[in-house]
Amino acid sequence: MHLEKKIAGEKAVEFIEDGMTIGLGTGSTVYWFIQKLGELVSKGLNVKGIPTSKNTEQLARSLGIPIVSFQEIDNIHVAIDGADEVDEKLNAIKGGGGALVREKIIAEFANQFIIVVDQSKCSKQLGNHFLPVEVTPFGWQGTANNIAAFGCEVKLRQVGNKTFISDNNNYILDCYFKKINDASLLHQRIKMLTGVVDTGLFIDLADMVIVGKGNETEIIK
Ligand code: ABF
Repeated sequence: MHLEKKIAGEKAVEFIEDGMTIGLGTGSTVYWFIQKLGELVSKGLNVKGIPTSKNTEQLARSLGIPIVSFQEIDNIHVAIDGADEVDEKLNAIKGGGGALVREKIIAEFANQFIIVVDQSKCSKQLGNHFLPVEVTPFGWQGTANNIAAFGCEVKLRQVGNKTFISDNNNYILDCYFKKINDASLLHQRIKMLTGVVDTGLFIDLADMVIVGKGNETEIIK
């Protein structure tokens, strides 16, 4: 799996051109893309990165990748990010790293959104992985009960014995569904609930998925 993450992440640099503004995702697969991008920057590639999380910003800066904020850019040419699960329609569950809101903002804004995964993330129907949902801390218990009514077990994400706080100062609820029959409808229903910031369901957003398989990659469009 480690090698498959590395080859999938590194493959994504083939879609990068000089002068691009790039959405930089979060997680251990996109880590390899960012490492490879840093090497190219050190050899003169002229790109700018807009990070999806503080962790990614720290990694990118350490590699000398110029960082920009939303206020400084007109568009994002391509966004590269990982996922927790992806189906054959390129819909995904994301947010295992707790960065789903900024990841979705960047994915929606980008001209092209590419997901990089190892083959363990691929499934016929989303729902094997829990669904992260970012919620406001105020009233989170009520929001959790409303989401549970859709047929899932809801857990407030902890780090050790402390509640996880997102980069947007919100909480993350991890929602365990046995299976998700209609991911688009479920996203809409959850998103409508007061207190919900966004869900980790990325529906009709990805243009391409690069899957690491053995020592090769498969591209799904
Ligand atoms: C991030 O990458 C998250 O949305 C997703 O949970 C994570 C996948 O992590 P990894 O690539 O480390 O498996 O974008």
